[in-house]
Amino acid sequence: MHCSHCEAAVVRAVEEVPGVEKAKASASANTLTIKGSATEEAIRAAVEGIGYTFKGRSSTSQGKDNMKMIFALLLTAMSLSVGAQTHSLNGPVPTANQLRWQDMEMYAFIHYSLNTYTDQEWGFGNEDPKLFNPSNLDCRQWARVCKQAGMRGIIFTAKHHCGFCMWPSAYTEYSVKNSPWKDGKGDVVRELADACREEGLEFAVYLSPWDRNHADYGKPEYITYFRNQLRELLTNYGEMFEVWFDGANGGDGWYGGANEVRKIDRTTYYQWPETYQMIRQLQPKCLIWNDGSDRGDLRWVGTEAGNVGETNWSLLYRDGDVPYQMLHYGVEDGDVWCPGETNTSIRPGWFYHDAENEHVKSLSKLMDTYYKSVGRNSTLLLNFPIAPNGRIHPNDSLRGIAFKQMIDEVFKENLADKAKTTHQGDVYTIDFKRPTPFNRFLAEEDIVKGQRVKKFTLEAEVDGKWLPLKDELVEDGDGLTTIGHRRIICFPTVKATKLRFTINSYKQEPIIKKIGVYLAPELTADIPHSGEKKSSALHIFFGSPQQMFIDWDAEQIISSFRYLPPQDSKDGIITHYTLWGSTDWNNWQKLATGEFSNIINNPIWQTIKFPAAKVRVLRFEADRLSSGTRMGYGDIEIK
Ligand code: FUL
Repeated sequence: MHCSHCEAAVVRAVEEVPGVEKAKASASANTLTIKGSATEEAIRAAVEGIGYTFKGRSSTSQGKDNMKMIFALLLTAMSLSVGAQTHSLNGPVPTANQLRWQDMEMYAFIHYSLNTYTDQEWGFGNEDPKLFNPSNLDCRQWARVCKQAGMRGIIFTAKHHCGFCMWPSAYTEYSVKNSPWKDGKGDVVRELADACREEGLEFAVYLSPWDRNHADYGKPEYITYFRNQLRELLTNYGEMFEVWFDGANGGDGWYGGANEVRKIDRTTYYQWPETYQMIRQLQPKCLIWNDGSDRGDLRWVGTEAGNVGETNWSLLYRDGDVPYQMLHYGVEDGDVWCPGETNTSIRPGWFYHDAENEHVKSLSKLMDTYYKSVGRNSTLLLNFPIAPNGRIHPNDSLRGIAFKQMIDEVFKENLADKAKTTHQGDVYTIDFKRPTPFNRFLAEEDIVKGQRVKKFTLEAEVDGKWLPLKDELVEDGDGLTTIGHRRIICFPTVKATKLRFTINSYKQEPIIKKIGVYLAPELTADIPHSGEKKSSALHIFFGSPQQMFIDWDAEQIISSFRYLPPQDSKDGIITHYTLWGSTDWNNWQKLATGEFSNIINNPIWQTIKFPAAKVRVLRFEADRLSSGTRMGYGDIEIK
């Protein structure tokens, strides 16, 4: 059997690998002969990138420049076209690198730079390197926390837009080498790369193309500088799984003292194709993330809020602009595999700010992010900022670890394992035999063969009747579209005897790798470190800086009011209070007044008890504050 089309496709792909001068495929001998020099990984990536299977290199190199490699590719390709039981290839499929990356599922971003010491998100480029002097910098703590939070790797801001280098680059003075930290002998990239390896995490870097410090930014010379820096990072710190090139360019900057606006043409200025070639040569296993003009291996999902579209194709068009719709939902008939990476921060900012310590995302927000990223055929890149002392703040680490524990808890028991699953055509029926409560459904396609499913339905059999289920995290429609690497559907708990999963529409015969059914616990404030506030269900607003109102729609009988003072600052702690209640906003009844003893030194929950009262609205007044002018609170509970 001979497949000349397959041979030609493989030869074309392999000849694009840098260093390969010529390739020749032979279906009958099942071999590929390559002239030139290229690594086995690069060849593998190219071959797998167009959907053929790599079997392994079995014959030895014939001289340095002539390698013979044996792949399963020709056999595989031929059997696909003849076997009625086999699945044929369907459009673009992931490369080996993209598959490995997708399996990482969650990895961390770490944002740390001079911004950490100036309370900024974007440094201007003239901040003094002497500001960089952490008292207790500990990359092992970062790696430990990230690992415990379920992250499989770390992407570090080696250089953010301000241009300050977290490694002692030979090409600039604007780096840690001119900081007081370790007398200028330190290298944060090195320490973190080592710590990651010790913890078994993968490592990667963020290198900002926009550089507000560099005098040449905007001129051709800067591209040489940028590539020199990239080469330093790619050659001195071991294997990297990804490089991240942010597309931001706000225009103005210090630029070596010019202090002016410099905008560039994103489509041409950085000359990405040459840079990509260098990356592929230096680090064949490294994926390129780029929201600039040239197609990298991964795509941004169009938002930093932590969600990708419920319909999420891992495909894009090879050329042309990528508007928000394509970033967020992918492209069904795309001609290149370019999966989405969902990036967001565990707190509002990317860099650390004291003022955000009480605003670390709650456990339910993080779970929502998980379902809307990993649960939607994406990976999750979750940012942990570093505090000025050089460590991840305990609020972030506790929440990150609780997040991982909650994921484990939700997915600890696949109820489908104990049930009987039958599969007829495109309908899967999972029979639990008895009424069984569940609220999560999971499906995975074998994406090695591409992404195929377009639409499906889910139904639960309750008391002999089939009820349709929908994704409760989606506002419009039922949300039951694409699957890909993993799709998780959340719905309110049903107690059903059977679950029916029907694939209604697909690009090509679906290959479902896994089905899961789970019962996730409800998230409440009682889960330690969940960040869930009891007060989040209350309607709270302020009449003045020292007067809080809590308003209900209907009358309540209450007899206790609990106050948790702010946990991260003494400002705003209420030491003396008065509590009023009303049913009509006009007549106010004093419910209690008094002092919270020792609250400044021991800022724990304070309980005010009073005779049961009927109220529609409460007025909580701060008669005296420890310091500051505005009343603060960590949480409020009323019973
Ligand atoms: C953005 C940057 O401008 C932010 O500062 C941050 O690094 C984020 C991950 O990407 O576009």
